[in-house]
Amino acid sequence: RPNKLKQLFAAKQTAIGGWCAIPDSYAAEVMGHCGYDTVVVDLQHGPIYLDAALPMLQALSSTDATPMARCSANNFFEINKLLDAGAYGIVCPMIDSADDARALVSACRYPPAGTRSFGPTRGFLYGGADYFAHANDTILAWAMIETPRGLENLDAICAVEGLDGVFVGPSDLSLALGVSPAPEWRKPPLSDALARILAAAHGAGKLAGIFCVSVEFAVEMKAAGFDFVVHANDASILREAAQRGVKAIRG
Ligand code: 3PY
Ligand code: MG
Repeated sequence: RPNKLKQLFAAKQTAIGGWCAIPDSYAAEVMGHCGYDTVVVDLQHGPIYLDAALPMLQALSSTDATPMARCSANNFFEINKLLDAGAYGIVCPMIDSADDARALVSACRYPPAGTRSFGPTRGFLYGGADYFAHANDTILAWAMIETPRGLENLDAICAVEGLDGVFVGPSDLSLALGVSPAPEWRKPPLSDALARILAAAHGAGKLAGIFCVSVEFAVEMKAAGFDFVVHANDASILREAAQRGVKAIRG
């Protein structure tokens, strides 16, 4: 089955992402039915480990949202496991260099383009019997730019062949810039870094994505030209809605 995100990007449309931090298949299923173009299962931060990721990817594949995952690190075996489990994209945290980005791309591509090992257990079920023929063109590889070295090596990372896009982690990027991790996206130095990353990605013919922590942030990044904006994670959306409700009822 084709990756709907790639079709959106080809049509120059912005993909809107949901993000799962709650380690539960029902929570993922609910997120998948909210209208997001993709939902990312996050194994880096929060309580989701590989065993929880499988039923979450299964739940997402019963919805229209393209299932993707953020790996916990740039780890070949974990990336292979997530792809075999049916993820159609990998968001990899803390990419510092072109070598890091090349390792990520290699883990996501079957030979000769890369070194991914063959055994797409759920890949076949979600992707179809022709999974192998299309996997290298279907799977999206996103390198997160969020460290001082990543920022320093931005142009070299954007030039890596086979990398689909860069993805900004605004909280770690803020720390890299010496400011508070509650991202102040409208103010320098973060605003300048975001503009620089967007320009570098598009200049190299790559996609640009960003994790936003609010609707306002996501709307502004969409307007700025990011190809992929993540709204917020499920736990924070739940918390905000619940707090708003309690406050309104208390009066
Ligand atoms: C960051 O903001 O650093 C992230 O990784 C978002 O999840
Ligand atoms: Mg981060």
